[in-house]
Amino acid sequence: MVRHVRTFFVILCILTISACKESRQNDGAADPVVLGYSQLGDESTWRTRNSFSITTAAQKAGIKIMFEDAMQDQANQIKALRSFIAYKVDVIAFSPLVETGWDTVLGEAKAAGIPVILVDRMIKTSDQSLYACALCSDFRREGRKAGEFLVKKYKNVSGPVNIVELAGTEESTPAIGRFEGFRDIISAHPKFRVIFSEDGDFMASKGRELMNKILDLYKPEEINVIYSHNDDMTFGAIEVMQASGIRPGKDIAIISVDMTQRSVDYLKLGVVNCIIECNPNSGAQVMELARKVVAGEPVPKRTYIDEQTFDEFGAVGNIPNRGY
Ligand code: GYE
Repeated sequence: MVRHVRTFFVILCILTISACKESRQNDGAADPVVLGYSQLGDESTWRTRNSFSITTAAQKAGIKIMFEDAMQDQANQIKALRSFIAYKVDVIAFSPLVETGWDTVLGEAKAAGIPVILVDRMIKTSDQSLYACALCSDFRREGRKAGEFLVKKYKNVSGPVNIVELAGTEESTPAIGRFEGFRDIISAHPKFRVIFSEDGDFMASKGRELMNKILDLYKPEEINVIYSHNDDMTFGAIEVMQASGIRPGKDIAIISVDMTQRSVDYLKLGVVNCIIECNPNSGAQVMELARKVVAGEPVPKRTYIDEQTFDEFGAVGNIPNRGY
């Protein structure tokens, strides 16, 4: 049923865009740019905001968008990319769920002369000509910031400092970068020990599951720190901790990535100790890149989004409302 509704929606989208293109041609005005956008899913607060940013920015920029949600399934994303190619959109943008497995479909886009923009996550490929440009966060840097916070927080503690890690979707760029960047820093300090690290797919439900598992494996006093690759998993873990009488932020320190409003509120309350921003508001930049690649203008191969870190050592009172 859901599938039928989605198919209907895509067809409706195509018809609307075709009608629009024709009417534009008839009145002699320039065609609007048509962008095929494959979002990887709706797994987190970050992602919902990112989809909102993309779709509203398209509307504002006068770009016709065909927006498809792949529901965290790479096969769905590949199917969406193929439908965009069949439709002959002017440009494709997508957030790749994982890094590998894109060469064939991107080769098809290239053969059809459709430029591709990577948004949010990267791909691993030996052929860099398969995409025009990429706009994403510096995930390794985010991981390093998490490590730097711990170095600062535990500078007068001899250790061991036991860390449990709630990791993001396996093989995805943010999970890889946040994992590796963190270790870039803590590996220089043997007192830091990651005693648990598992994939929670960036979802609150899995954060809950993982935290229950962790508390089956360890006594709360054996855990010093939770390093969570995103806020939603953090929220799930916090709920489990609170239900078990553990005081998050006090009995166990928490580092979380994304910086949604709820995590800012938690930082202010001392429930979370450090938040690393990951900015989902990339819509306007995506539309600008889309216009440029369609016009054949030069674009940087890779653009990083600006981001900040806030922790218990700084002033947190004036953090502006995030809006999501
Ligand atoms: O941090 C997480 C989301 O790829 C940067 O994916 C994104 C991550 C984000 O599910 O909340």
